[in-house]
Amino acid sequence: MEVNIEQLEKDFQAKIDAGISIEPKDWMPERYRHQLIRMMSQHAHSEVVGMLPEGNWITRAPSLMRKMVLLAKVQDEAGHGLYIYSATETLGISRDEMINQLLTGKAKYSSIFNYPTLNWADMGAIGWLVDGAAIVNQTALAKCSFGPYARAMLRICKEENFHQKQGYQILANMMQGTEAQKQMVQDAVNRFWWPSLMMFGPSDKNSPNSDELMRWKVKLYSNDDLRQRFIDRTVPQAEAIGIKIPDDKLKWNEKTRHYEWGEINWDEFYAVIGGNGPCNRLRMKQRNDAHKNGQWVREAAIAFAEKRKKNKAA
Ligand code: BYC
Repeated sequence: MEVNIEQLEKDFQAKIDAGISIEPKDWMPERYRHQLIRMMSQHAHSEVVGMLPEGNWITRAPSLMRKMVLLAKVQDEAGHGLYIYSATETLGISRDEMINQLLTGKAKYSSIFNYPTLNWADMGAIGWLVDGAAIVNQTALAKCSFGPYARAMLRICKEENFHQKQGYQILANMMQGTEAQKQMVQDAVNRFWWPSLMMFGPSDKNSPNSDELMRWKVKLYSNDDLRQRFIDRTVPQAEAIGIKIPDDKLKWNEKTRHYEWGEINWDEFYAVIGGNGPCNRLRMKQRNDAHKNGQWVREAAIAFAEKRKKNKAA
C-alpha cells in the first residue's frame, strides 16, 4: 500500500491541534523528530554543562549546610541531564552520538553557562535567576506536544523550584549582612541579569525555529513572551530584598501590566552561542576532560553488565 505522506502530516497536525500527545512510536514528520532531537539534546547538554559553574563552588561553600544544599542541587542537574538524554533516545538517536556532538562542539548548550562564577553570591544569582528563567521556560515545555519531553519536565520543574528558592534565600540572607556582602550580591546580579534574559533565545523576529516549533506545540509561547513573563515575576522579588536590576530603562507600565525594559546586547549573545563567550573554551575542555577521565568507569560498567548477562544465561 502506498503511504500518503500528505495525509499523515495532516493527521499529525490534527492530533497536535487537538492537544493529543505524540509518543515515540507514533508517526511523526522527520522534521519534527529532527527539531526535537536538536532542542532536547541541547537541553540535556545544558543541564550537564550547567554543573560546571556551580561545581566550582562546592569546595568553597561558606558552611556545611550550604555545601550539602549545593551538592544536592548539582546532583539534581546531572539527573535532569540523564532524564532528558533518555527522553531524546526515544526519538532514535543514541546517547553516545549526542554526547559526541557536545564534545566535538557540534551541539549547543545554554549560553548562560559560558559565564564565570566569581563569588559566593553567584551561587545565589544562578539559583534565583538561571533556575528561575529555566522554570518559566520549562513549565511551558511540561505541556509540549512530545510526551516523553513533557513528562520529564514535570519532575524537573519541581526540583528547579527548590533550586530557585535556595538561590533566592542565599541572596536574601546576604542582603541582610554586611555592606561587603550586599555589594557581592549586587555585583553577581549585575553580571547575571542580562545573560539570564538571553537564555530565552533571540527576539521573536530573529528566531528561525520558533514558527515551526509553535505550530507543532513544542513551544507554546514565543521567546519574547517567556522573557517578559520572567521579568514580570522577577523584578518584584528583587525589590523585596533590596536588589537593583541593572537596567536604567526598567519601569512598570500600568496600562499593559508589564515591565518595560532595555535592549539586550545581541552582539554578546551571538558571540557566546558562536563559541566566543568568556568561558566557552574552558567549559568544553572541562567536559572533554571529565569524559576522558570517566572512560574507565564506563568500561567497568559495561564489563559488569556483560558478565551478569553471561552468568544469567549460563
Ligand atoms: N543558548 O530559533 P531559536 C538549567 C540557539 S539548564 C544557546 O529561537 P529555539 C540549569 C538555538 O539553539 C536548562 N543557544 O531556537 C542547569 C538556535 O541554534 P541552532 C536550559 C541558543 O530552539 C544547571 C539559534 O540560537 N534550558 O536550567 O526555537 C544549573 C536560534 O534560536 C540560546 C533549555 O535548554 C541560548 N540561550 O529556541 C542551573 C530549554 N537561545 O540550534 C540551571 C530548552 C537560542 O538552530 N530549549 N539558541 O543551531 C529551549 O527552550 C529553546 O531551544 C530555546 C531556543 C528557547 C533555548
